Amino acid sequence: PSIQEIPTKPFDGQKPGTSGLRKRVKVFQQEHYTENFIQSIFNSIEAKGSTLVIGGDGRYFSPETVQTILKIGSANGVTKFIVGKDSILSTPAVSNIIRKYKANGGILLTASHNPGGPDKDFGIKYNVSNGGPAPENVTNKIYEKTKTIKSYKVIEAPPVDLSKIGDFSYGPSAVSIIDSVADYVELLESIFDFPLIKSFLSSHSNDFRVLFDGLHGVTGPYAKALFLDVLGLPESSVQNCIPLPDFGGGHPDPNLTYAHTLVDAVEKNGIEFGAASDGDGDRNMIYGKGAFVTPSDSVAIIAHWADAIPYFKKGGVKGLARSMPTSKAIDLVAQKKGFEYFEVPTGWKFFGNLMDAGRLSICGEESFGTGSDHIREKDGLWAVIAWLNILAAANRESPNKLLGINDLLYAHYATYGRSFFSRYDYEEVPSTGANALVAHLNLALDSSSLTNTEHTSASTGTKFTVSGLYDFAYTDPIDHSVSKNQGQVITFSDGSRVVFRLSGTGSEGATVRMYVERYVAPEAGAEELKRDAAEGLKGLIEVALELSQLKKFLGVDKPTVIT
Ligand code: VG1
Ligand code: CO
Repeated sequence: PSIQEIPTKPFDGQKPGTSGLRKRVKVFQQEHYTENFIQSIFNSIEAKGSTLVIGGDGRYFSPETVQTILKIGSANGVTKFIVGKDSILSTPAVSNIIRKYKANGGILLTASHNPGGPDKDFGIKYNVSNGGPAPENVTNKIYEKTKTIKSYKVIEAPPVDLSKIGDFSYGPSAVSIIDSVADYVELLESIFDFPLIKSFLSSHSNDFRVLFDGLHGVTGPYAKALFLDVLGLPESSVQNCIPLPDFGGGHPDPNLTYAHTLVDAVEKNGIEFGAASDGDGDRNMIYGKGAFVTPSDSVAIIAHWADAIPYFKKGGVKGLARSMPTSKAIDLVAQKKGFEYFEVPTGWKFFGNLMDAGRLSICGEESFGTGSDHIREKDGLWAVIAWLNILAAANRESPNKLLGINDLLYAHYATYGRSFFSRYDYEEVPSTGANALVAHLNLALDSSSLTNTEHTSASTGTKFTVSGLYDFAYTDPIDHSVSKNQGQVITFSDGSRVVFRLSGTGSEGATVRMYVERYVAPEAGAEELKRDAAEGLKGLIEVALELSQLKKFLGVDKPTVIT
């Protein structure tokens, strides 16, 4: 078929954020908007002769966008497209497929945990040949191309039927529509000890019940395959596992606020092990009756127990890492076990180079992201199965007492101490206020005006002395690229820490995140270590809000979400 060149003009603001370009669906639906961004991707990579994976969380506007990518990609010389059936592939599944079939890259259609539907969010993200999100040099290049684009190319061909698995030809290109789930299940089966998990769960079908909530995101079919088919659990162990274009009107974010369907069911039925994932399947929350695992603790505990997982038992643990705002719990595991460890900026793309260099095996972010070097994205179901594998292994050593989530948590705190951690999100606040807050902190940073000042919490009477204030910058140890302005950090003399950051995934206004962390050593004793996190952090949070004058700048009294 003939290739047509369609004239267009640049749109402002097509700058990929922490995880791709995310905007309201209505923005993507403007004439030429989506086409411009996709052509800009092809203008930034070697499209001719390439193999490209396409998938996503199935949200509203995905099927149309797959057809757009096929048209433009084919006109730009892509040889082969590998597409998930019905445009569905979770983010970890795409990462795996790129690696497994040695594709040159992939395009993911998702806005992750943001709500979907005609009035909600859509997103487009480009991943490179290692299966991970494009690094900043690539996303910057895409952005530059969006600013000068004059035309895009399309072929004229009838749309591909995305519901039929098989190999088809499409203009000059080939299209493979693949099963969304099979490769991913095979991958996890090569990593975990499923026979051990299965025998543990089947011998505790009454006192260790599992409930997974897909929040109507992409993980539903994956979870059914794993929990029902592979592990043989009853139907009642999964809920909300049909992917819907608008996630059933919900907010597919696995935290205590948005995953209330899971929290309610766990509490009502006294479920010992509950878990949820986000819209695109890369996040996870571990939550059982009376037991909540913060993501910062989760990755530390997985690292501590790595030997229980066949993949790490065999390949060893090469190193650990976390994003900067994530608590330092995982650092303590690395120190004790003698592993190398790293602190990178927020966003999974910063872990990829370390993994490719063979220096990183297990890593995580406080934002419910946990994963390993089995792929180059964070992986929600991987983390859930990792926890089940670890619990099954721990219980093998404890035949007389059934160990649950809290037993593992408390044992971990008793060995390493506990990093109390919380994040306050102020979503969709005016950008002017958010920028003023950043400027205020920069001023304090430049003038050292806060350093050595003492602050007393009004309600708890605890005193905190500021020991330092800095703007986090990162030099990649492998390619030496530098990323600046990655968050402002205030440190205190007792080792506590507060971080302020602007979100890079929002679609409207600005979102400010405040992260607080306070470490308590094992010597403090069980009672102190088991305290409620909100209580353990109360004084520090008060001081952080006072120091930053956040409420004044943002003009709001309370955060929209606390995790
Ligand atoms: C947020 C999280 C970050 C995560 C990113 C993408 O970014 O804080 O840790 O990597 O979302 O996650 P930001 O810039 O809004 O703080 V996902 O599941 O949306 O791919
Ligand atoms: Co996500």
